[in-house]
Amino acid sequence: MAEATDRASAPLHVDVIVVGAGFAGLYMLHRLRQLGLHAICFEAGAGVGGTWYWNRYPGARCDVESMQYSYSFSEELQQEWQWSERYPSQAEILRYIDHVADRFDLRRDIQLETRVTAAIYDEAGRMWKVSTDHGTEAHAPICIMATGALSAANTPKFPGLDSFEGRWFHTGNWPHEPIDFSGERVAVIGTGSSGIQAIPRVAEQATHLTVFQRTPNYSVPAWNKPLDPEQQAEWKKSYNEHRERARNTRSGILYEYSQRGAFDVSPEERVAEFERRWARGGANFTHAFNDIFVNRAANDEACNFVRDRIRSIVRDPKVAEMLLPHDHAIGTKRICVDTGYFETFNRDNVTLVDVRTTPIEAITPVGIRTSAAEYELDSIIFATGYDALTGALQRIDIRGAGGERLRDKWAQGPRTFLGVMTAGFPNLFLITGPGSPSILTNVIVSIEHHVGWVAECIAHMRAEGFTRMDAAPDAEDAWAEEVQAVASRTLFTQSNSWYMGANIAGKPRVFLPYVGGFQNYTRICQQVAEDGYRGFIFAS
Ligand code: N01
Repeated sequence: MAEATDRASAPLHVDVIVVGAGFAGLYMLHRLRQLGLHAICFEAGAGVGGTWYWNRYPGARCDVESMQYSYSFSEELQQEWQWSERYPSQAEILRYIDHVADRFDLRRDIQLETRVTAAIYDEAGRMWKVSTDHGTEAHAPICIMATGALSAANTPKFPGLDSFEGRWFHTGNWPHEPIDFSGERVAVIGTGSSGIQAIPRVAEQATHLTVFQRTPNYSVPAWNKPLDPEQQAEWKKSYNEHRERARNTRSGILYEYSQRGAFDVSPEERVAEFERRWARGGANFTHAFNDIFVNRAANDEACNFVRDRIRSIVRDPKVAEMLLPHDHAIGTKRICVDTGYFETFNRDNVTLVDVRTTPIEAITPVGIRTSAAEYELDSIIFATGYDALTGALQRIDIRGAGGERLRDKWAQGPRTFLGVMTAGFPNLFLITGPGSPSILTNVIVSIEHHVGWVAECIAHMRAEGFTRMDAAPDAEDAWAEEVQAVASRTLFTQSNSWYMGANIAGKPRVFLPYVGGFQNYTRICQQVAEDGYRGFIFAS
């Protein structure tokens, strides 16, 4: 599209602006085209893929199984694509997304290496005016933020980072050229999903690896393996039925959801069930009993099992003790899925440092100084996570009706109706926004739902001749209450997790996603639409 590439010229006028070309933005673009709309998509990266474009750290892999972590909207696509492993690697997912972008001819409407810096609603013109770091301006009546829930990387502000003479990396913004740690003294800060995946791989290369751990984490083995082509073919015979069954679960993932509580069975049966799930691998472990997320005693049983496993894997009892999670219920911080994580601490070239007892004081020109020692390093890897759900949106200067800033509106925590709109920001849609189940689910299942719902909503506006749609403040208030109310009935709110905004200094402590279940959420959304988009205000 000639206009789109003509940067810094007159504003581009389109029907819809999409921000972000990850799984959400790509599918949104596809659906908008099907509506006959002219959309442009701005993407900060030099390629499509979002999370999977940026997260190229060693060991990066999805912990939802390949056969489920993919789009379902095209029968041809889901039949033709062949996955090679039980869990897809970052490289394989990126190949898949590139394939999707080509197959559906999406690239011609995507402007890469273009970061959206502002989106300002012009009330009089009923227009979103979007600016980018290239000086491009685009105007459209509708703007859709497909900016990702875990895309705003968090690099803690340790004093002295600028003075460090070695190399440093964030897992969420990894270089494209191969990084070789051979012969190096390397640090990893952070032991969440990213750290737990990277640590075993980096340990295989580095002369010495020092892991700086603030909170020990629960992790279950992945037991990744090549995918049997026959099994894959078998699954594909009834792909749509599998997809439909997944959509009717609380996480959009086909786990074995138990119908029994942890204390409905004998202690021996309970342990046997945990053992069976441990041997199978993956996050299926936390669904061993149906009360693990709501009953502390049931949860403790699962925690004790994992702690025993850690003790049996890690040979040095002192190191094993340091690795035992005690401060949170299993699953209330995102459960990790690993390949050889705890075993890595049996290697002679790996040291574990507990930064809760000996905090990092500074990064010096030669390494990291804690309150107890200085560690000389060649490279530092920050596996320190994200300003989740709100970060990517708040880094853009978004202003709604009357010039209200989203940052101000959300200063006490985000408020949305159904996670798809926030009152006072007309015609601004959010994909996987706060208040949606998104990151508690197979995110592609959520993305397909949110995108589909928004596309239908836009079709409704056009059919009815509406030019303006906004969330009603009372509907938004009720949803915000509901999001907190369902969370308070679980153990989630008791943990210092990124779900609670607890990982970012100064971020308000509210539970960010909707934990009431994907299947319940989609029913609510459907009901809202069937009731004539109850809770939304339209104008023409
Ligand atoms: O980030 P995290 P992540 N000093 O926030 C520590 C998805 N994901 O990138 O727990 C010292 O989980 C922090 O410590 P604490 C998945 O949804 C999926 O690993 O806050 N340490 C923690 O240990 C996941 O949940 C996959 O005390 C500091 C770590 O850094 C989400 O992305 C793979 C610190 C951050 O862990 C985020 O995962 C990867 C400080 N100042 C990611 N600040 C798969 O599908 C933070 N930490 C497999």
